Amino acid sequence: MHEDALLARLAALEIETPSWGYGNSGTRFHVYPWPGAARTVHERIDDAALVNRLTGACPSVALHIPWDRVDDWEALAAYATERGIRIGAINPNLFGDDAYRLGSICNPDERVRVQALDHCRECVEIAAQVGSTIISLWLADGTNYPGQDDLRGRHERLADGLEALYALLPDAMRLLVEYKFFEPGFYSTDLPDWGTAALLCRWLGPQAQVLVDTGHHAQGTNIEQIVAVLLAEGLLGGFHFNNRKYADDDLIVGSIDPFELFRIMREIAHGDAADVAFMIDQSHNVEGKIDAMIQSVMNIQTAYAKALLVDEDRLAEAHQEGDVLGGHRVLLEAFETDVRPLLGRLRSRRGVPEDPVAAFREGGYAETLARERGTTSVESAYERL
Ligand code: RM4
Ligand code: MN
Ligand code: MN
Repeated sequence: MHEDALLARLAALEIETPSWGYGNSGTRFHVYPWPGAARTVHERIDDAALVNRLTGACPSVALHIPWDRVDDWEALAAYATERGIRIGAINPNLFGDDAYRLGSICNPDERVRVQALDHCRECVEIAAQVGSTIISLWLADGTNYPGQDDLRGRHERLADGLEALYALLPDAMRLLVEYKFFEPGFYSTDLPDWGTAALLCRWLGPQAQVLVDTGHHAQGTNIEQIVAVLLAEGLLGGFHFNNRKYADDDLIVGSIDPFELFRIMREIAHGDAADVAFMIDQSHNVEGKIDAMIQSVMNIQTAYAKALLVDEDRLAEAHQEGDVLGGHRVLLEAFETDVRPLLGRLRSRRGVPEDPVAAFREGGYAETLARERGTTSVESAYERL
């Protein structure tokens, strides 16, 4: 690919960052407060805007309701606009309420299902008010023990609940359905895998698509194949990027397995991903928030740049000739290319620093934020996540 075309494809890659990645978060063992971590939704938007200023690649921020709830949504959208970003996906929260012990839209108790749907309705209204076109739904619904509930009954309630939610969507809004194979349920999860999500999305209609969170699979799952198939079927709606070693670890994207990230980005580069919402879903337990987020953005860009360098003609030839190693080497050649100079040129054309993480770390931002915001004690449920 010619350099200009390459730079244009790279420039078109927009990555949404999550508001919940900017506040204090931790494990169930402890949350270590980080000096200067964002305390309010306005500060979380400020931090997302800073990431966008330093990278030029993150023009939107995802919100989680009720963690980011405000009284005046139009004012919040204006606040984001003034800082050069917009509000992206609205994430309903169907796990942070005592009522959801046995699930939300799959709960055997109809009153709880109604509560869950009311919350989804509120989220659709919020999305409309802030100008967002995406509802990003992850369900914590599931069971812990065989016999706890009827699996088919739960599936029927799931389908009914999603159908009711789908009916609430205005024309231009999409429902992204996120699956996860375990946790918090340890025996069954009502939306455990991409197949179940795809089945339901196809049944719901064209405004429903699957969201792939890279941390939501069993060890060894071939995620890039899932991406390839969903793209081929027009069912890939969005991504939650993060990385993991063992479970849903939400670590910096590409920090553990950059080759897997490259393989995923290669499928994206190769397919029609124009409508895919690229989002980060990451939380930071022992590290700073903002530079970790920027590192993730850079790692995604690096993997994508390498993916765009794959010599597709030579690869197709190798496939035709049955040249197994030849095809593999075409991928390796792209993966091993040093794309830092290319990305440096992309960033200088955009007027952002060539190394945005270094710019953050050397720019005194962390110190200023720590001075302005101090170190907050960690009390809210949100900050315990
Ligand atoms: C879940 C899932 C959701 C995220 C919550 C906080 O594991 O990844 O996308 O919003 O965590
Ligand atoms: Mn996620
Ligand atoms: Mn997750």
